[in-house]
Amino acid sequence: MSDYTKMWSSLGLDLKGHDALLSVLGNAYSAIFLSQKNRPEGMKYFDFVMGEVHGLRIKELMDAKAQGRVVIGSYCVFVPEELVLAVDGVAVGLCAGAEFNFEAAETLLPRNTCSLIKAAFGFKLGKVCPYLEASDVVVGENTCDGKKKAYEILAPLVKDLYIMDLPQTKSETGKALLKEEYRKFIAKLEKVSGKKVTAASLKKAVEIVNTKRMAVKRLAAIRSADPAPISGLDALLVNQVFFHDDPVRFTESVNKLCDELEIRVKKGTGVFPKGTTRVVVSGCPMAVPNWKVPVLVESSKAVIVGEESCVGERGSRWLTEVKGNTVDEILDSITDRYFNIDCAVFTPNPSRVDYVKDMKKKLHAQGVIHYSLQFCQPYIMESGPVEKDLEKSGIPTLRLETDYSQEDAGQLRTRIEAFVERLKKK
Ligand code: BJ8
Repeated sequence: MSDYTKMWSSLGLDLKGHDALLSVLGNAYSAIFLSQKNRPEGMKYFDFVMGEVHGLRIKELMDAKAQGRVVIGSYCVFVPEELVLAVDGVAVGLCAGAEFNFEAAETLLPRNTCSLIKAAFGFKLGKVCPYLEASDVVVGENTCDGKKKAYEILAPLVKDLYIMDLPQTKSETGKALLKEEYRKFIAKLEKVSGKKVTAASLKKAVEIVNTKRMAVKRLAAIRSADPAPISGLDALLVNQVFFHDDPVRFTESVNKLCDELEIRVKKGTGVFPKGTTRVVVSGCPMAVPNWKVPVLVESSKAVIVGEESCVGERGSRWLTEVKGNTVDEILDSITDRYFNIDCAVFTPNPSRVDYVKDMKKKLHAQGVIHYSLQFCQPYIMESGPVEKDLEKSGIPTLRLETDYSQEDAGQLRTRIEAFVERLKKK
């Protein structure tokens, strides 16, 4: 990696803390990803992206800003990338997946806050996230109570925190609220960027994001093959890079990877032997570098073949079907698309468990691992009924609750291995 010290300093990063983070991240990446056998060649692009995740990509963001483009950071898949692209902005995901500086985070947040929120604060207070520091606007969305209240505490710490309200029910009033919030977000984007959203710019943005989602949908479908042509870890990595990379380049790279995987499927080549136990993971999103549970699963003689998660199919399975030609009509189509997202913050939320069943079937999985972050009320609350429903339908389910530390790794491994044994006997 080139020397980016000057750029990081100009962003106000704490260079010592940042070096420490990059070194831990780099070592973990080599140990987890580069040590995998028989990886697809196409993963080299994603290795490169990860190697440059705080380097070249940040330089691209800085270059974009120098050209007058705005960078918009967000923590949730309800914030439409299409709207950001329609003002020629750059959208970046800010969710953090590492236990960094939690002691400082806990001076502002209760201890019993989920790791995802604590990590966002740990990164901010430790000044180690160049994406956050490069963002002209940070969007906080009213989803779970934890995030909603945490944004009140985050507001004075960031340059421009914009709050987007979100519905909690899948009702007509809920949909109207979502559209109104998207309309207000457009006004905010127009103000900060000085550019107008037009029907043409919005249509083009929808096309870019649809094409990107189609590529990851293609990858998701290929994973139904046995032997699995790609590990769950690598597929998760692709879904994580989805939130940081340039959308057009990302799409090309995923499609190139898929071309290679389709050849693998034809030849019957896999990363694990044919007949390896297959599981779907469902639950809280796994942000970079949260690879803990997938590492444990894939070193326990099982392969993850799908993620029912916002870093996975929940975030990408719907496309926007544009019906109409005006900004308002296209915004209706965008609202329709986003209103499908079955996050556990909605009540009731029956489509989520239905889709987990679909995934289990189409991906030929033997069981489901329900993954919740400790103190995440929406997903932990939903995990009981989801497990009950799946088990009633004959789908073995393992419910895990964990955090970003490695303290419970041994205990988790024992439970995962026992679950894989159960699936083998089926
Ligand atoms: S649409 S899943 S990205 S809100 S883990 S912070 S829910 S207490 S992340 Fe999410 Fe949007 Fe929903 Fe998806 Fe709260 Fe739970 Fe923490 Fe969470």
